[in-house]
Amino acid sequence: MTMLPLKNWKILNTDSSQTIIDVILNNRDLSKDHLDEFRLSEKLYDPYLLKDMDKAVDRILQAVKKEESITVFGDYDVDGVVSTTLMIKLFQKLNCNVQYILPNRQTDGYGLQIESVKQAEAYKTQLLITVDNGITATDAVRAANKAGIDVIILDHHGQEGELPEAVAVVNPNRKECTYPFKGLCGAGVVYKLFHALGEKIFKENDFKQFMLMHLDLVALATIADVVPLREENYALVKYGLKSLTETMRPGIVELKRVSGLISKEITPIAVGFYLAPRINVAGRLKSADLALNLLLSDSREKAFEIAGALNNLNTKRQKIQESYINQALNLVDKDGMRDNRVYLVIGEDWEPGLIGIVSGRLKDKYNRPVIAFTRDKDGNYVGSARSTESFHITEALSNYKDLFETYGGHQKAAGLTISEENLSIFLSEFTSYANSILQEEDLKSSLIIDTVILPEQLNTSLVKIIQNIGPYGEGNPEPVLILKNIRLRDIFPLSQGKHLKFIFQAGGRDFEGVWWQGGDMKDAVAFDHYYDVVFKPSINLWNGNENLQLVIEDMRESEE
Ligand SMILES: [Mn+2]
Repeated sequence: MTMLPLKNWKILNTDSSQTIIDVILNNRDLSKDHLDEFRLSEKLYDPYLLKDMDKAVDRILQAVKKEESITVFGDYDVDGVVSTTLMIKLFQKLNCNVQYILPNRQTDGYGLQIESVKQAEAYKTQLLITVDNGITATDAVRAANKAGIDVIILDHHGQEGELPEAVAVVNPNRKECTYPFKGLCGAGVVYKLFHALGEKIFKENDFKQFMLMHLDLVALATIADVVPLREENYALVKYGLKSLTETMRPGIVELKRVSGLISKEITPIAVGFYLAPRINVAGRLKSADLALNLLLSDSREKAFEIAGALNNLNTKRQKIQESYINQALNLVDKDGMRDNRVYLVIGEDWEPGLIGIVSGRLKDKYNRPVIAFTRDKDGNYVGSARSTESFHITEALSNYKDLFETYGGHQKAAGLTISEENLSIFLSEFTSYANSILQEEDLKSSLIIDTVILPEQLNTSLVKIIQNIGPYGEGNPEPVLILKNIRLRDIFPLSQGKHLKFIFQAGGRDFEGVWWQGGDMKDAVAFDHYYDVVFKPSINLWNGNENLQLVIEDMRESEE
Protein backbone atom coordinates (compact mmCIF):
# COMPACT_ATOMS: atom_id res chain seq x y z
CA MET A 1 0.00 0.00 0.00
CA THR A 2 1.15 3.52 -0.74
CA MET A 3 2.32 5.40 2.32
CA LEU A 4 1.92 9.15 2.59
CA PRO A 5 3.71 11.48 2.32
CA LEU A 6 5.55 10.36 -0.80
CA LYS A 7 8.41 12.83 -0.53
CA ASN A 8 10.60 14.78 1.88
CA TRP A 9 9.03 18.19 2.34
CA LYS A 10 11.01 21.39 2.57
CA ILE A 11 9.08 24.57 3.35
CA LEU A 12 11.10 27.59 2.16
CA ASN A 13 9.30 30.32 4.11
CA THR A 14 7.88 30.13 7.60
CA ASP A 15 7.59 33.90 8.23
CA SER A 16 3.83 34.50 8.22
CA SER A 17 4.21 38.32 8.25
CA GLN A 18 4.94 38.46 4.50
CA THR A 19 2.24 38.30 1.85
CA ILE A 20 2.00 35.13 -0.23
CA ILE A 21 3.00 37.07 -3.39
CA ASP A 22 6.08 38.58 -1.70
CA VAL A 23 7.13 35.15 -0.50
CA ILE A 24 6.79 33.65 -3.97
CA LEU A 25 8.81 36.51 -5.52
CA ASN A 26 11.45 36.29 -2.77
CA ASN A 27 11.83 32.54 -3.12
CA ARG A 28 12.58 33.04 -6.83
CA ASP A 29 14.90 35.97 -6.20
CA LEU A 30 12.58 38.19 -8.27
CA SER A 31 12.10 41.87 -7.46
CA LYS A 32 8.73 43.50 -6.77
CA ASP A 33 8.64 45.17 -10.20
CA HIS A 34 8.52 41.71 -11.78
CA LEU A 35 4.72 42.09 -11.85
CA ASP A 36 4.80 45.49 -13.60
CA GLU A 37 3.74 45.71 -17.24
CA PHE A 38 6.70 45.99 -19.61
CA ARG A 39 7.45 46.41 -23.29
CA LEU A 40 9.61 43.73 -24.84
CA SER A 41 12.17 46.22 -26.14
CA GLU A 42 12.79 47.55 -22.60
CA LYS A 43 13.98 44.13 -21.47
CA LEU A 44 16.35 43.36 -24.34
CA TYR A 45 20.03 44.16 -23.92
CA ASP A 46 22.07 45.88 -26.62
CA PRO A 47 23.05 43.02 -28.97
CA TYR A 48 26.48 44.58 -29.50
CA LEU A 49 27.32 43.77 -25.88
CA LEU A 50 27.93 40.25 -27.21
CA LYS A 51 31.60 39.95 -28.07
CA ASP A 52 32.26 39.67 -31.84
CA MET A 53 28.69 40.70 -32.76
CA ASP A 54 30.12 43.64 -34.74
CA LYS A 55 32.41 41.29 -36.66
CA ALA A 56 29.58 38.87 -37.39
CA VAL A 57 27.33 41.67 -38.67
CA ASP A 58 30.08 43.14 -40.88
CA ARG A 59 30.96 39.78 -42.39
CA ILE A 60 27.32 38.95 -43.13
CA LEU A 61 26.72 42.38 -44.70
CA GLN A 62 29.73 41.75 -46.91
CA ALA A 63 28.32 38.36 -47.95
CA VAL A 64 24.96 39.95 -48.76
CA LYS A 65 26.58 42.71 -50.81
CA LYS A 66 28.86 40.36 -52.75
CA GLU A 67 26.08 37.80 -53.22
CA GLU A 68 28.19 35.08 -51.63
CA SER A 69 27.04 31.53 -51.17
CA ILE A 70 26.10 30.96 -47.53
CA THR A 71 25.58 27.69 -45.63
CA VAL A 72 23.96 27.40 -42.20
CA PHE A 73 25.00 24.44 -40.06
CA GLY A 74 22.55 23.65 -37.25
CA ASP A 75 21.55 20.81 -34.95
CA TYR A 76 18.86 18.12 -34.75
CA ASP A 77 16.97 19.26 -31.66
CA VAL A 78 14.29 21.97 -31.38
CA ASP A 79 16.82 24.72 -30.62
CA GLY A 80 19.08 23.67 -33.48
CA VAL A 81 16.24 23.35 -35.97
CA VAL A 82 14.66 26.66 -34.95
CA SER A 83 18.03 28.47 -35.08
CA THR A 84 18.58 27.13 -38.60
CA THR A 85 15.05 28.13 -39.65
CA LEU A 86 15.59 31.68 -38.38
CA MET A 87 18.86 32.10 -40.27
CA ILE A 88 17.35 30.77 -43.50
CA LYS A 89 14.35 33.12 -43.13
CA LEU A 90 16.75 36.04 -42.67
CA PHE A 91 18.79 35.21 -45.77
CA GLN A 92 15.69 34.51 -47.83
CA LYS A 93 14.39 37.95 -46.93
CA LEU A 94 17.74 39.39 -48.01
CA ASN A 95 17.54 37.43 -51.30
CA CYS A 96 20.74 35.55 -50.55
CA ASN A 97 21.88 32.21 -51.85
CA VAL A 98 21.54 30.05 -48.71
CA GLN A 99 21.90 26.31 -48.06
CA TYR A 100 21.69 24.40 -44.82
CA ILE A 101 23.15 21.26 -43.27
CA LEU A 102 21.68 19.53 -40.24
CA PRO A 103 23.76 16.73 -38.73
CA ASN A 104 22.30 13.24 -38.53
CA ARG A 105 22.01 12.19 -34.90
CA GLN A 106 22.95 8.57 -35.61
CA THR A 107 25.78 8.95 -38.12
CA ASP A 108 27.26 12.43 -37.62
CA GLY A 109 27.11 12.94 -33.87
CA TYR A 110 26.98 16.39 -32.40
CA GLY A 111 28.51 19.63 -33.68
CA LEU A 112 30.35 20.72 -36.82
CA GLN A 113 32.63 17.94 -38.09
CA ILE A 114 35.05 17.83 -41.01
CA GLU A 115 32.57 15.73 -43.03
CA SER A 116 30.06 18.57 -42.96
CA VAL A 117 32.73 21.08 -43.97
CA LYS A 118 33.32 18.90 -47.05
CA GLN A 119 29.63 19.03 -47.79
CA ALA A 120 29.71 22.83 -47.46
CA GLU A 121 32.63 22.86 -49.91
CA ALA A 122 30.52 20.87 -52.36
CA TYR A 123 27.90 23.62 -52.06
CA LYS A 124 30.64 26.15 -53.04
CA THR A 125 30.11 27.83 -49.68
CA GLN A 126 31.95 31.08 -48.99
CA LEU A 127 30.48 31.79 -45.59
CA LEU A 128 29.57 29.01 -43.15
CA ILE A 129 27.50 29.94 -40.09
CA THR A 130 27.08 27.47 -37.24
CA VAL A 131 24.06 27.92 -35.00
CA ASP A 132 23.42 26.26 -31.60
CA ASN A 133 26.85 24.60 -31.92
CA GLY A 134 30.40 25.34 -33.03
CA ILE A 135 32.16 26.54 -29.86
CA THR A 136 34.22 23.31 -29.73
CA ALA A 137 34.68 22.85 -33.51
CA THR A 138 38.35 23.89 -33.68
CA ASP A 139 39.41 21.17 -36.15
CA ALA A 140 36.43 21.60 -38.45
CA VAL A 141 36.83 25.39 -38.53
CA ARG A 142 40.50 24.99 -39.39
CA ALA A 143 39.52 22.68 -42.24
CA ALA A 144 36.97 25.23 -43.44
CA ASN A 145 39.54 28.03 -43.38
CA LYS A 146 41.93 25.85 -45.36
CA ALA A 147 39.23 25.36 -47.96
CA GLY A 148 38.76 29.12 -48.19
CA ILE A 149 35.49 29.20 -46.24
CA ASP A 150 34.96 31.88 -43.59
CA VAL A 151 33.10 30.73 -40.48
CA ILE A 152 30.84 32.58 -38.05
CA ILE A 153 29.86 30.77 -34.87
CA LEU A 154 26.59 31.59 -33.12
CA ASP A 155 26.42 29.34 -30.07
CA HIS A 156 25.42 29.28 -26.41
CA HIS A 157 27.25 26.21 -25.09
CA GLY A 158 30.11 26.71 -22.65
CA GLN A 159 33.64 27.18 -23.93
CA GLU A 160 35.91 24.24 -23.10
CA GLY A 161 39.32 24.64 -24.73
CA GLU A 162 40.72 27.06 -27.28
CA LEU A 163 38.25 28.99 -29.40
CA PRO A 164 37.93 27.97 -33.05
CA GLU A 165 39.67 30.38 -35.45
CA ALA A 166 36.44 31.81 -36.82
CA VAL A 167 35.74 35.31 -38.15
CA ALA A 168 33.40 35.79 -35.21
CA VAL A 169 32.45 33.68 -32.20
CA VAL A 170 29.21 35.09 -30.79
CA ASN A 171 28.39 33.25 -27.59
CA PRO A 172 27.42 34.70 -24.19
CA ASN A 173 29.23 31.75 -22.59
CA ARG A 174 32.61 32.17 -24.25
CA LYS A 175 35.17 33.16 -21.66
CA GLU A 176 35.82 36.74 -22.79
CA CYS A 177 32.18 37.69 -23.29
CA THR A 178 30.79 40.13 -20.73
CA TYR A 179 27.20 40.03 -21.99
CA PRO A 180 24.98 40.57 -18.90
CA PHE A 181 22.80 37.48 -19.40
CA LYS A 182 24.27 34.02 -19.95
CA GLY A 183 21.04 32.03 -20.27
CA LEU A 184 20.17 32.57 -23.96
CA CYS A 185 19.53 29.43 -26.01
CA GLY A 186 20.93 29.02 -29.54
CA ALA A 187 17.86 30.61 -31.11
CA GLY A 188 18.13 33.45 -28.57
CA VAL A 189 21.66 34.17 -29.83
CA VAL A 190 20.39 34.15 -33.43
CA TYR A 191 17.65 36.57 -32.35
CA LYS A 192 20.31 38.91 -30.99
CA LEU A 193 21.96 38.82 -34.43
CA PHE A 194 18.57 39.65 -36.00
CA HIS A 195 18.42 42.65 -33.70
CA ALA A 196 21.96 43.83 -34.45
CA LEU A 197 21.74 43.29 -38.19
CA GLY A 198 18.07 44.22 -38.65
CA GLU A 199 18.57 47.68 -37.16
CA LYS A 200 21.19 48.35 -39.83
CA ILE A 201 19.48 47.05 -42.93
CA PHE A 202 15.72 47.35 -42.46
CA LYS A 203 13.53 50.44 -42.31
CA GLU A 204 12.21 50.97 -38.81
CA ASN A 205 8.76 49.47 -39.35
CA ASP A 206 10.11 46.54 -41.34
CA PHE A 207 12.61 45.89 -38.58
CA LYS A 208 9.94 45.83 -35.85
CA GLN A 209 7.72 43.57 -37.92
CA PHE A 210 10.61 41.25 -38.72
CA MET A 211 11.47 40.89 -35.02
CA LEU A 212 7.83 40.30 -33.99
CA MET A 213 7.22 37.82 -36.78
CA HIS A 214 9.81 35.40 -35.43
CA LEU A 215 9.10 35.65 -31.73
CA ASP A 216 6.95 32.47 -31.80
CA LEU A 217 9.96 30.38 -32.85
CA VAL A 218 12.29 32.00 -30.31
CA ALA A 219 9.86 31.20 -27.47
CA LEU A 220 9.48 27.63 -28.73
CA ALA A 221 13.25 27.05 -28.69
CA THR A 222 13.81 28.87 -25.38
CA ILE A 223 11.29 26.64 -23.61
CA ALA A 224 12.33 23.43 -25.38
CA ASP A 225 16.05 23.97 -24.64
CA VAL A 226 15.22 24.24 -20.90
CA VAL A 227 17.21 27.44 -20.36
CA PRO A 228 16.20 29.64 -17.39
CA LEU A 229 13.03 31.66 -18.02
CA ARG A 230 14.49 34.78 -16.45
CA GLU A 231 15.55 38.27 -17.57
CA GLU A 232 15.70 38.41 -21.38
CA ASN A 233 14.37 34.87 -21.74
CA TYR A 234 11.42 35.67 -19.46
CA ALA A 235 10.48 38.66 -21.62
CA LEU A 236 10.95 36.73 -24.87
CA VAL A 237 8.81 33.87 -23.61
CA LYS A 238 6.13 36.06 -22.03
CA TYR A 239 5.59 37.80 -25.38
CA GLY A 240 6.55 34.81 -27.49
CA LEU A 241 3.85 32.58 -25.98
CA LYS A 242 1.28 35.12 -27.16
CA SER A 243 2.74 34.91 -30.68
CA LEU A 244 2.76 31.12 -30.47
CA THR A 245 -0.92 31.25 -29.52
CA GLU A 246 -1.79 33.61 -32.38
CA THR A 247 0.79 32.61 -34.99
CA MET A 248 -0.23 32.12 -38.64
CA ARG A 249 3.01 30.28 -39.50
CA PRO A 250 1.70 27.20 -41.35
CA GLY A 251 4.15 24.77 -39.72
CA ILE A 252 3.21 25.79 -36.19
CA VAL A 253 -0.52 25.96 -36.97
CA GLU A 254 -0.47 22.41 -38.34
CA LEU A 255 1.74 21.17 -35.51
CA LYS A 256 -0.78 22.58 -33.03
CA ARG A 257 -3.60 20.91 -34.93
CA VAL A 258 -2.09 17.40 -34.73
CA SER A 259 -1.29 18.05 -31.05
CA GLY A 260 -4.89 18.97 -30.22
CA LEU A 261 -3.87 22.53 -29.35
CA ILE A 262 -5.79 24.53 -31.97
CA SER A 263 -7.47 27.58 -30.39
CA LYS A 264 -5.83 26.80 -27.02
CA GLU A 265 -3.53 29.17 -25.20
CA ILE A 266 0.03 27.95 -25.62
CA THR A 267 1.87 27.49 -22.31
CA PRO A 268 5.36 26.18 -21.51
CA ILE A 269 3.70 22.84 -20.66
CA ALA A 270 2.07 22.72 -24.12
CA VAL A 271 5.46 23.37 -25.70
CA GLY A 272 7.32 20.87 -23.52
CA PHE A 273 4.82 18.01 -23.74
CA TYR A 274 3.18 18.43 -27.15
CA LEU A 275 5.03 20.66 -29.61
CA ALA A 276 8.70 20.03 -28.82
CA PRO A 277 8.51 16.19 -28.84
CA ARG A 278 6.90 16.27 -32.30
CA ILE A 279 9.80 18.38 -33.61
CA ASN A 280 12.51 16.38 -31.83
CA VAL A 281 11.17 13.06 -33.08
CA ALA A 282 12.31 13.89 -36.62
CA GLY A 283 15.97 13.83 -35.55
CA ARG A 284 15.48 10.91 -33.17
CA LEU A 285 13.89 8.48 -35.63
CA LYS A 286 14.37 9.92 -39.09
CA SER A 287 16.00 13.19 -40.09
CA ALA A 288 15.80 16.66 -38.57
CA ASP A 289 15.34 18.01 -42.13
CA LEU A 290 11.70 16.97 -41.86
CA ALA A 291 11.15 19.28 -38.88
CA LEU A 292 13.09 22.08 -40.57
CA ASN A 293 10.90 21.80 -43.66
CA LEU A 294 7.83 22.04 -41.45
CA LEU A 295 8.99 25.28 -39.84
CA LEU A 296 10.17 26.74 -43.17
CA SER A 297 7.00 25.85 -45.04
CA ASP A 298 4.91 28.68 -46.47
CA SER A 299 2.15 26.37 -47.64
CA ARG A 300 -0.67 24.99 -45.51
CA GLU A 301 -0.86 21.81 -47.61
CA LYS A 302 2.84 21.04 -47.23
CA ALA A 303 2.77 21.83 -43.51
CA PHE A 304 -0.34 19.67 -43.06
CA GLU A 305 1.44 16.75 -44.68
CA ILE A 306 4.67 17.08 -42.67
CA ALA A 307 2.89 17.68 -39.36
CA GLY A 308 0.88 14.50 -39.97
CA ALA A 309 4.07 12.55 -40.66
CA LEU A 310 5.72 13.93 -37.52
CA ASN A 311 2.65 13.08 -35.48
CA ASN A 312 2.75 9.47 -36.73
CA LEU A 313 6.46 9.25 -35.98
CA ASN A 314 5.76 10.57 -32.51
CA THR A 315 3.10 7.92 -31.87
CA LYS A 316 5.60 5.31 -33.04
CA ARG A 317 8.24 6.83 -30.77
CA GLN A 318 5.91 6.66 -27.76
CA LYS A 319 5.20 2.96 -28.39
CA ILE A 320 8.87 2.05 -28.82
CA GLN A 321 9.80 4.11 -25.82
CA GLU A 322 7.20 2.44 -23.56
CA SER A 323 8.57 -0.94 -24.56
CA TYR A 324 12.16 0.13 -23.78
CA ILE A 325 11.10 1.54 -20.44
CA ASN A 326 9.35 -1.71 -19.51
CA GLN A 327 12.43 -3.68 -20.51
CA ALA A 328 14.59 -1.37 -18.42
CA LEU A 329 12.29 -1.64 -15.38
CA ASN A 330 12.43 -5.44 -15.71
CA LEU A 331 16.23 -5.36 -15.86
CA VAL A 332 16.36 -3.34 -12.65
CA ASP A 333 14.18 -5.91 -10.86
CA LYS A 334 15.49 -9.07 -12.45
CA ASP A 335 19.21 -8.43 -12.24
CA GLY A 336 19.10 -7.68 -8.51
CA MET A 337 19.97 -4.09 -9.22
CA ARG A 338 17.16 -2.71 -7.09
CA ASP A 339 19.40 -1.80 -4.10
CA ASN A 340 22.16 -0.25 -6.17
CA ARG A 341 22.49 3.50 -6.04
CA VAL A 342 23.03 3.83 -9.75
CA TYR A 343 21.15 1.87 -12.41
CA LEU A 344 23.04 0.84 -15.57
CA VAL A 345 20.70 -0.75 -18.10
CA ILE A 346 21.52 -2.16 -21.53
CA GLY A 347 19.25 -2.76 -24.49
CA GLU A 348 21.23 -4.30 -27.33
CA ASP A 349 18.96 -2.97 -30.07
CA TRP A 350 17.44 0.16 -28.58
CA GLU A 351 17.27 3.18 -30.90
CA PRO A 352 20.19 5.45 -29.93
CA GLY A 353 17.89 8.47 -30.26
CA LEU A 354 15.67 7.22 -27.44
CA ILE A 355 18.05 6.02 -24.71
CA GLY A 356 18.12 9.48 -23.10
CA ILE A 357 14.38 9.25 -22.60
CA VAL A 358 14.78 5.82 -20.97
CA SER A 359 17.43 7.01 -18.51
CA GLY A 360 15.41 10.16 -17.79
CA ARG A 361 12.26 8.22 -16.98
CA LEU A 362 14.06 5.76 -14.69
CA LYS A 363 15.84 8.61 -12.96
CA ASP A 364 12.50 10.31 -12.28
CA LYS A 365 11.00 7.10 -10.95
CA TYR A 366 13.85 6.01 -8.70
CA ASN A 367 15.55 9.34 -8.01
CA ARG A 368 19.08 8.10 -8.61
CA PRO A 369 21.54 8.35 -11.52
CA VAL A 370 20.78 6.10 -14.48
CA ILE A 371 22.73 5.27 -17.64
CA ALA A 372 20.93 3.54 -20.52
CA PHE A 373 23.14 1.86 -23.13
CA THR A 374 22.64 0.53 -26.60
CA ARG A 375 24.98 -0.85 -29.22
CA ASP A 376 26.05 1.43 -32.08
CA LYS A 377 26.88 0.50 -35.67
CA ASP A 378 30.61 0.05 -34.84
CA GLY A 379 29.87 -2.49 -32.11
CA ASN A 380 30.62 -0.02 -29.31
CA TYR A 381 28.10 0.84 -26.62
CA VAL A 382 26.67 4.35 -26.40
CA GLY A 383 25.27 5.45 -23.07
CA SER A 384 23.02 8.30 -22.10
CA ALA A 385 23.13 9.33 -18.45
CA ARG A 386 20.66 11.32 -16.35
CA SER A 387 21.37 12.25 -12.77
CA THR A 388 19.94 13.91 -9.67
CA GLU A 389 20.95 17.16 -7.94
CA SER A 390 23.22 15.29 -5.53
CA PHE A 391 25.44 13.51 -8.06
CA HIS A 392 27.47 15.38 -10.69
CA ILE A 393 27.36 12.73 -13.38
CA THR A 394 30.00 14.16 -15.73
CA GLU A 395 32.52 14.61 -12.90
CA ALA A 396 31.79 11.08 -11.72
CA LEU A 397 32.32 9.72 -15.24
CA SER A 398 35.59 11.63 -15.62
CA ASN A 399 37.14 9.21 -13.07
CA TYR A 400 36.70 6.49 -15.68
CA LYS A 401 37.55 8.49 -18.81
CA ASP A 402 40.36 6.11 -19.80
CA LEU A 403 37.71 3.45 -20.42
CA PHE A 404 35.69 5.62 -22.83
CA GLU A 405 36.04 6.34 -26.53
CA THR A 406 34.23 9.67 -25.99
CA TYR A 407 32.26 11.28 -23.19
CA GLY A 408 30.90 14.67 -22.19
CA GLY A 409 28.05 16.46 -20.52
CA HIS A 410 27.13 18.54 -17.50
CA GLN A 411 25.83 18.15 -13.93
CA LYS A 412 22.63 16.29 -14.64
CA ALA A 413 23.12 14.71 -18.07
CA ALA A 414 25.98 13.12 -20.01
CA GLY A 415 26.72 10.90 -22.96
CA LEU A 416 29.50 8.39 -23.52
CA THR A 417 30.80 5.76 -25.91
CA ILE A 418 32.62 2.68 -24.63
CA SER A 419 34.04 -0.41 -26.31
CA GLU A 420 32.47 -3.79 -25.65
CA GLU A 421 35.58 -5.06 -23.86
CA ASN A 422 35.65 -2.12 -21.42
CA LEU A 423 31.93 -2.18 -20.69
CA SER A 424 31.84 -4.87 -18.01
CA ILE A 425 34.73 -3.32 -16.05
CA PHE A 426 32.97 0.02 -16.17
CA LEU A 427 29.62 -1.45 -15.08
CA SER A 428 31.03 -3.07 -11.97
CA GLU A 429 33.45 -0.28 -10.99
CA PHE A 430 31.00 2.54 -11.53
CA THR A 431 28.32 0.70 -9.56
CA SER A 432 30.65 0.22 -6.56
CA TYR A 433 31.73 3.85 -6.83
CA ALA A 434 28.14 5.17 -6.78
CA ASN A 435 27.16 2.74 -4.00
CA SER A 436 29.94 4.12 -1.83
CA ILE A 437 29.35 7.81 -2.65
CA LEU A 438 25.56 8.13 -2.60
CA GLN A 439 23.89 8.05 0.81
CA GLU A 440 20.40 6.74 1.59
CA GLU A 441 19.03 10.28 1.99
CA ASP A 442 20.36 11.27 -1.45
CA LEU A 443 17.87 8.84 -2.96
CA LYS A 444 14.74 10.35 -1.43
CA SER A 445 13.20 12.95 -3.65
CA SER A 446 12.31 16.21 -2.01
CA LEU A 447 9.35 18.49 -2.50
CA ILE A 448 10.08 22.21 -2.26
CA ILE A 449 7.14 24.16 -0.84
CA ASP A 450 7.01 27.95 -1.07
CA THR A 451 5.00 28.64 2.07
CA VAL A 452 2.04 27.76 4.29
CA ILE A 453 -1.22 29.40 3.22
CA LEU A 454 -4.34 29.84 5.37
CA PRO A 455 -7.76 28.85 3.98
CA GLU A 456 -8.97 32.47 4.19
CA GLN A 457 -6.01 33.68 2.06
CA LEU A 458 -6.73 31.33 -0.82
CA ASN A 459 -9.06 32.50 -3.60
CA THR A 460 -9.16 32.87 -7.39
CA SER A 461 -7.97 36.49 -7.41
CA LEU A 462 -4.80 35.52 -5.54
CA VAL A 463 -4.27 32.64 -7.97
CA LYS A 464 -4.54 35.07 -10.90
CA ILE A 465 -1.77 37.26 -9.48
CA ILE A 466 0.31 34.12 -8.89
CA GLN A 467 -0.23 33.10 -12.52
CA ASN A 468 1.04 36.49 -13.63
CA ILE A 469 4.46 35.80 -12.05
CA GLY A 470 4.72 33.14 -14.80
CA PRO A 471 5.24 31.83 -17.40
CA TYR A 472 6.70 29.21 -15.11
CA GLY A 473 9.34 26.74 -16.07
CA GLU A 474 13.09 26.32 -15.72
CA GLY A 475 14.51 28.99 -13.37
CA ASN A 476 11.03 30.15 -12.32
CA PRO A 477 9.30 27.09 -10.85
CA GLU A 478 5.54 26.96 -10.44
CA PRO A 479 4.56 27.89 -6.86
CA VAL A 480 3.78 25.07 -4.44
CA LEU A 481 1.76 25.86 -1.29
CA ILE A 482 0.57 23.93 1.74
CA LEU A 483 -2.79 24.06 3.50
CA LYS A 484 -2.59 22.51 6.96
CA ASN A 485 -5.19 20.69 9.00
CA ILE A 486 -7.97 20.46 6.46
CA ARG A 487 -10.71 17.84 6.69
CA LEU A 488 -11.19 15.31 3.90
CA ARG A 489 -14.90 15.28 3.12
CA ASP A 490 -15.17 13.28 -0.11
CA ILE A 491 -13.23 11.50 -2.87
CA PHE A 492 -14.25 10.72 -6.46
CA PRO A 493 -12.26 8.58 -8.89
CA LEU A 494 -11.67 10.17 -12.32
CA SER A 495 -10.92 8.38 -15.62
CA GLN A 496 -11.67 4.89 -14.25
CA GLY A 497 -9.69 5.54 -11.11
CA LYS A 498 -6.52 6.82 -12.76
CA HIS A 499 -6.85 10.23 -11.09
CA LEU A 500 -8.58 11.29 -7.88
CA LYS A 501 -10.74 14.25 -7.04
CA PHE A 502 -10.88 15.38 -3.40
CA ILE A 503 -13.24 17.65 -1.50
CA PHE A 504 -11.69 19.19 1.60
CA GLN A 505 -13.28 21.44 4.17
CA ALA A 506 -11.53 24.25 5.97
CA GLY A 507 -12.55 27.62 7.38
CA GLY A 508 -16.18 26.87 6.60
CA ARG A 509 -15.50 26.41 2.87
CA ASP A 510 -15.04 23.51 0.51
CA PHE A 511 -11.81 23.21 -1.48
CA GLU A 512 -11.66 21.02 -4.54
CA GLY A 513 -8.44 19.16 -5.18
CA VAL A 514 -7.30 16.85 -7.94
CA TRP A 515 -4.41 14.42 -7.79
CA TRP A 516 -3.38 13.56 -11.35
CA GLN A 517 -2.12 9.96 -11.63
CA GLY A 518 -3.01 9.69 -7.93
CA GLY A 519 -5.55 6.86 -8.19
CA ASP A 520 -3.44 4.67 -5.89
CA MET A 521 -3.78 7.16 -3.03
CA LYS A 522 -7.42 6.25 -2.47
CA ASP A 523 -6.53 3.58 0.08
CA ALA A 524 -3.95 5.75 1.81
CA VAL A 525 -6.49 8.33 3.04
CA ALA A 526 -9.65 8.25 5.14
CA PHE A 527 -12.79 10.39 5.31
CA ASP A 528 -13.09 12.93 8.10
CA HIS A 529 -9.40 12.74 8.88
CA TYR A 530 -7.35 15.94 8.81
CA TYR A 531 -4.54 16.41 6.27
CA ASP A 532 -1.71 18.76 5.37
CA VAL A 533 -2.08 19.11 1.62
CA VAL A 534 0.71 20.28 -0.73
CA PHE A 535 -0.57 21.66 -4.00
CA LYS A 536 -0.12 23.97 -6.96
CA PRO A 537 -2.93 26.53 -6.99
CA SER A 538 -4.87 26.64 -10.24
CA ILE A 539 -8.12 27.85 -11.77
CA ASN A 540 -10.43 25.33 -13.38
CA LEU A 541 -12.75 26.64 -16.10
CA TRP A 542 -16.05 24.77 -16.10
CA ASN A 543 -19.17 25.92 -17.97
CA GLY A 544 -17.78 29.42 -18.07
CA ASN A 545 -17.20 29.49 -14.31
CA GLU A 546 -13.80 29.92 -12.75
CA ASN A 547 -13.24 27.61 -9.83
CA LEU A 548 -10.28 27.34 -7.54
CA GLN A 549 -8.57 23.97 -7.83
CA LEU A 550 -5.73 22.51 -5.79
CA VAL A 551 -3.50 20.39 -8.00
CA ILE A 552 -2.25 18.00 -5.34
CA GLU A 553 1.44 17.09 -5.18
CA ASP A 554 1.52 15.22 -1.87
CA MET A 555 -0.29 14.97 1.47
CA ARG A 556 0.07 13.60 4.97
CA GLU A 557 -2.15 13.16 7.98
CA SER A 558 -1.96 16.26 10.20
CA GLU A 559 -0.45 16.03 13.65
CA GLU A 560 -3.02 16.60 16.39
MN1 LIG B 1 20.72 24.64 -27.69
